[in-house]
Amino acid sequence: MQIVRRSLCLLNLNLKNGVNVCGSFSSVRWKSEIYSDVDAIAKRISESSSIVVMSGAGLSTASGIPDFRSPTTGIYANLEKFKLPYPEAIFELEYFKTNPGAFNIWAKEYFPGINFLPNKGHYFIKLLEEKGKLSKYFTQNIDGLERLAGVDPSKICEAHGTFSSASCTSCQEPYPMEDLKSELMSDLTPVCKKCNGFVKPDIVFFGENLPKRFFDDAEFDCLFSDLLICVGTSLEVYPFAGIVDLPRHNTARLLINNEIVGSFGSRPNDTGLLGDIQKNIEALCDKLGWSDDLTEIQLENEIKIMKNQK
Ligand code: CNA
Repeated sequence: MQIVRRSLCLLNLNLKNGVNVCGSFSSVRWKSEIYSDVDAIAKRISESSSIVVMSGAGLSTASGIPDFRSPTTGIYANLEKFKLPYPEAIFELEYFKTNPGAFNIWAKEYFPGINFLPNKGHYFIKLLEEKGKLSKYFTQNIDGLERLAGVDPSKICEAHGTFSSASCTSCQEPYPMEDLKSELMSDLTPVCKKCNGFVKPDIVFFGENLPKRFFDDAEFDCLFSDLLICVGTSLEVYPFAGIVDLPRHNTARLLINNEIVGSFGSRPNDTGLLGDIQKNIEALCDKLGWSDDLTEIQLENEIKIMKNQK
């Protein structure tokens, strides 16, 4: 039954008109083992010239932002302070329209550009770009850390939106971002001046459409990619999770995550680096001879961030 639901989702991603609304399904576990030779994986990266990277909340946990599903640290394991009826409610449109409080508490704490810095995972993506290997970077994250790491915005597809604009959830009237930010920081509930509806940043909640660009880019870039890297996601949220199955059957795929997710392990050229993302990225860069480049990119950018904050 799960396989059928998952296949339908993928079909709809391909057709563009079907499941273009953000929703969560249980993913299918195909295999418990995956080919993990870091030398072979590094060789594959060095030979690739058109890499698609897809990421989720796990990429940002090392920056201090909790993901959804990690057993003790994820948001789902720490729901008390949000007083939610069920975990997904915090990012669910219908729930927000009557109970904006939980999301607003989360948004105050994790508002982009205030408390959190990119980590080695984000800088690895920037490094792939600098090496001329990054075709496109798709992320579910709304924390803006890849932009802060300096990845060229034209290479980024923020499938679940960003905090760069805001609007009313009832009448869609745009709302000044600076007002929203200062109200959230003062524990006030941003309310539409036109209709009194609750206002939120233009990030994609469960039940909302993804940007059209996501569907076009995902199909195109995956078709012409020679490697897909999937990092820090449980692949539970569709249609984003469907990206992983868009490359051709023989195209290499690399999973960098705590555990095997989605269909990884079912294709002939699947590989995985399981365990901590930071450690695996460091090991990979070591094999690629990129360790100094990674450190340099991170240091240069952190100096830039500090200068901008002054
Ligand atoms: P998820 O379902 O919580 O999955 C995260 C995955 O990353 C899990 O498989 C974890 O095991 C793995 N993981 C976490 N930390 C590490 C680590 N240090 N090393 C290795 N693996 C790790 O998160 P998804 O992104 O898959 O879920 C999609 C939701 C979460 C999207 O709608 C996001 O908008 C939403 N979200 C985003 C953020 C953010 O922007 N940083 C934070 C929390 C939730």
